[in-house]
Amino acid sequence: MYRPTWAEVDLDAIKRNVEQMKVHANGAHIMAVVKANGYGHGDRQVALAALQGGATSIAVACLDEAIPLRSCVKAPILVLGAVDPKFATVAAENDIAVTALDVSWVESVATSSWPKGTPPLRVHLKVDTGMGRLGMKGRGEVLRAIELVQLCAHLEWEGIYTHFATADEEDTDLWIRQQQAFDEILKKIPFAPPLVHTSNSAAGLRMPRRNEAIRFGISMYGLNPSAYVGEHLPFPLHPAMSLHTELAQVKQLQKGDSVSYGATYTADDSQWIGVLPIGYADGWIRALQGFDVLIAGMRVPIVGRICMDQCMIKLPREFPVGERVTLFGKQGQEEILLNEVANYIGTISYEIPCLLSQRVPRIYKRGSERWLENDLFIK
Ligand code: PMH
Repeated sequence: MYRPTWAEVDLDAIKRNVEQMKVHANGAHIMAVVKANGYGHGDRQVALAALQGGATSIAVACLDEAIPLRSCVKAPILVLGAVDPKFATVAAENDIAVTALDVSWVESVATSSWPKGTPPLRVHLKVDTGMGRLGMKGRGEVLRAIELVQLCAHLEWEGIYTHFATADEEDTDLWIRQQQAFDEILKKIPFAPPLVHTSNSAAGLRMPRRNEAIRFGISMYGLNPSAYVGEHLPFPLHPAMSLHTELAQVKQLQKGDSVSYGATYTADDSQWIGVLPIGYADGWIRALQGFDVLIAGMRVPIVGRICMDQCMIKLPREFPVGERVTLFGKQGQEEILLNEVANYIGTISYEIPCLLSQRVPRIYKRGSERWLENDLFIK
């Protein structure tokens, strides 16, 4: 690590968020959602911290995410996205459960050849109760899929689930209708599989359903699913990630001097400017021009256009090169939350850590230990 720009991921915060959710949901099975490299936090490290906090399984988006995880996680792994039936045996060989998304998918896997010695494939039936994304629609299709799974020797029915579109919104109309549609289907199926799961973070925080697993994503990372849910949290969330850099250069501008491409910022008096070694190629996108960062516990603005690898901030006074700058997270009494970053550019908190590119090393913290993803201890 030769450039002083890094994201810190507090694994104790992840663990605590899981522990609290587990208590809140009366000991429910928690499935830690670590797709998209753990929402940008690092899937392996997050998965291990979540399991320590009491999560009992892991969910990812695709087989490409699941297979590398399998080498370091013994817990059950479920792929939430679509897996091409031609890779069903690959999933089974790696002990990875997959989503049965419609009857033709089940037919295709059920009729595919299954080499001798390949273990059965664990499947979770996905029901589309109103999200309009993956899943079977209606009781008829679900019952037919169950029948096919049960007739097939190389398929094992492990779960059934649905996904809510609006559990994070104040208006509960669609959320309730989705629950009712799912419950109607549950009543009609011959018996329930070991895992039934409907809730994402928002639903789990607001109203955990009995005897169900929770697919815990955004709030495991300590973030609010929405401003509305954030105002009604049953327990405090602990944000896991913070983003930092250090001043690379400090200079004094004179009245009339401008900053960065397009010269969109011009000093109207003599002032100090700091150059930060972070830019849009790191995921600190150009739309963040004008947003604040923290230095010495104070908020200061990003001035001029954000470049590919650098951006500039206006300093209230001269600072030494190497002074720490926090782009989100805490410094002294001040804190910039990811929700604030997201609001500034008109998006949701989920998107910001996902945008942080691979060029930003993630430093993991647990107690007094700190290490990089490659397990190199720093202190
Ligand atoms: N289950 C499924 C099927 C999901 O797609 C997601 C998140 C979760 C659970 C976890 O939700 P949470 O992070 O709100 O707790 N999926 C997405 C998505 O596709 N876009 O943003 C979040």
